[in-house]
Amino acid sequence: MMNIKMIAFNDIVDEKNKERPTGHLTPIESGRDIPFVIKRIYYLTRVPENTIRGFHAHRQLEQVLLCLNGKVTISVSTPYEKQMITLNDPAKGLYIGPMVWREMYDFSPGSVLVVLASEHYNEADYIRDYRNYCEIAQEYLKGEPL
Ligand code: T46
Repeated sequence: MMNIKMIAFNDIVDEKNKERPTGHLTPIESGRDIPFVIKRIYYLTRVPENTIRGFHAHRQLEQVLLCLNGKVTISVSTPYEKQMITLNDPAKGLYIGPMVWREMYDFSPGSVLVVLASEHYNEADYIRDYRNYCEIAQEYLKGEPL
């Protein structure tokens, strides 16, 4: 689907001592592992059961979503396509570029969803009305292969 992709980060496991595992270390470098310079980080925690968040798209913002604990499902869509992606691996991130409608649901208890963003917070970049989104997205997608 356009403007989304999974990113696999370097999942470093020190295997020197097999009897005594020491866990995973996952480095993330702005502009290298992430395809933009990170200007903002925020996270969603303590989300009650059956909550659905999101219901918007961004005009310009690029983001990478990572679930550091537990799991959460992200629905990403355009007027023509829809995909559901479950994040449950702290070494994988979901890149979402401009003009993709997103909803986040099925947060497991204790889940931690971290978002790395390309810009500071700007409410003017949000499209929160779905009909308005479809009109703008159809124009944006003209000429894009579907
Ligand atoms: C997104 C998904 C994945 C701020 O003041 N600063 C911020 O950096 C953010 C992200 C939000 N806010 C305020 C704006 C609202 O009054 O926090 C309140 C909740 O934001 P919102 O309803 O947009 O939250 P979500 O979880 O629906 O969406 C968020 C991000 O806003 C959005 O960019 O892509 O997470």
